[in-house]
Parts: sequence; structure tokens; C-alpha cells
Amino acid sequence: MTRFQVRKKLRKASTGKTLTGFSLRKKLLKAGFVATFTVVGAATLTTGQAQAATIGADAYGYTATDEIPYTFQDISGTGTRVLNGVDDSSTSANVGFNFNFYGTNYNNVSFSSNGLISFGGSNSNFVNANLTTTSPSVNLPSIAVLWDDWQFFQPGADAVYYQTTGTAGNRQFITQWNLANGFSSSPSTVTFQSVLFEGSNDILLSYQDVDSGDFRSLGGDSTVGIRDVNGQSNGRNLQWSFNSPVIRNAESIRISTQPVPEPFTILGSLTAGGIGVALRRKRQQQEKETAKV
Ligand SMILES: [Ca+2]
Ligand SMILES: [Ca+2]
Repeated sequence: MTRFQVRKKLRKASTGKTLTGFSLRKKLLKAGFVATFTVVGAATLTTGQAQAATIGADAYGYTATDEIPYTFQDISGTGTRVLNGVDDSSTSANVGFNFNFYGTNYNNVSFSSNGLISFGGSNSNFVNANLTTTSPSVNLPSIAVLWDDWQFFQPGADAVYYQTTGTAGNRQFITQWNLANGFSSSPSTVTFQSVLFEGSNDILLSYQDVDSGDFRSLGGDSTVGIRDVNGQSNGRNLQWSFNSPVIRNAESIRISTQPVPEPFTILGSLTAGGIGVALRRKRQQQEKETAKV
């Protein structure tokens, strides 16, 4: 079920005349969607994905949120420079530590000039897939950082950089697509990065500049999200956006199996437990009143 379908479902459900919180929850439970209701419910309070939101969890337990501060560790002056001058090409690098992704440890990653990271092999495909419905042409565990047809041959374009930073136990593997242009040309460059964290195995996607001056701007032609092998059919996918201009300059998205951050714990308890508590209280009150009579 896509977020759109869920939002649609929620709107439909919440406009039903006799639908109480409990029956809404039951309906969503039946649909196997309470976790996503919790977070998408919050997103519907705003105007959609372009606003701060948390999505997930997917079948493995990953959630994604942009309700975190924007951070960007520029490694264009310090990292290893690769993929300069290319269009659709990949390279691989040692992470420097074991990074766990969908339950498997990797110490090596592959990344393409097109903003896609893959584990256990490479994928240079420029055609970005909808991770919820379609397997990428190479069916690998992948992180679509900003998967689109980028190139680094246009004058002014730079390259991809990678670097392992931090100290043992607390290291980070950064991949930075620096001053990429769209194929075959675009009026303006984009710069973004991903950070893989040792220990927490969190993934941070940070977008410094997603304005390419054309239809690709703001992720309008990109996939952002993660997937495991066969993610489109086993529920192990968490797609933030697909061909939708919802990514902002100076935005960070954290993908994690850790609990979602503070702003959502209140709402989380409301949807997952609070309704139940409120109903129990109401029932107790009714029982008291019945006893009085
Ligand atoms: Ca390309
Ligand atoms: Ca730009």
C-alpha cells in the first residue's frame, strides 16, 4: 500500500459518520497498517510529504523521518574522488566497518553516478524504479539516495566522493554526489550525500542542493528510499518519494530501525494505545454508572 493509498484510506475512514477512533483502529489493524497509520496520520495533519513527516515501518522495521536537524558533512575537499566525467557508471569501496542493512553485514558497498547505492553488486541503471512495485534492473539490496539519471561530464560538474570518518565504534561512511548534472544536461547542479553509521546502522540522506533548474528539481524525477532483495514483493521497502518534487534543499532524512523520534511518541501512544485506554476508561465509567442504577 502506498502512502497515497493510506492517506486516501484514512481520509475515507475519518469522514465516515459512525466511525469512531476504535473502529478506525480496528479497520487499520485489519489492513495490517497501524504502524503506518500512526505516522501517516501525523503527516495528514500537514499537507503531505513535502512537509515534515515520518513513514514506515516497513516489513523489516525501518522507519524514515525528516523531523531531524539538517546536517551535511562536506567531504568534497577530503574524500576519495571517483566517477568524475562519467554518465552511468559505478564503483565500490570499503566501508571501513560492518554495516548492517536488512539484517546482513556488509563491509563493501557499490554506488553509481546516478545516486544509487547497492550491496553485494553494482547497478549503474539510470532508470529509477518505484521500489514499492518494481525491482530495479539489478535485484540487490539498495539505497536510492536520489536515484535519477545524473552525469558528471558537463562543464562545471564534479564527481562522487567517499570517506570513512570517526573513530572505531563510531564511524561513518559518507558518499557524496557533488555538483551532479542531469543527463544530457541541466541548467544547475545538485549536491547530496548519504551517511552509513557504525553501531546504530542508521542511514542519513542529506540534500544540500536539489535544484537542477529543470524537471529533476526537488526529486521530481528521482527515487528516494530503501529496499531489500525482492523488496517490491516482500514488504522490505521504504520509499520516501518517487518522481515527486518533495525533497527540499537543506533537508535530512534518517532511516533507522530505532524508535521514531520524540514528536511522534505522543501521537504514537494515542493511536496505538491511547484510544484503547480512553475506551477502557469510558467503559469503566459506564460500568460505574450502571452499578449506581
Ligand atoms: Ca546518468
Ligand atoms: Ca542547483
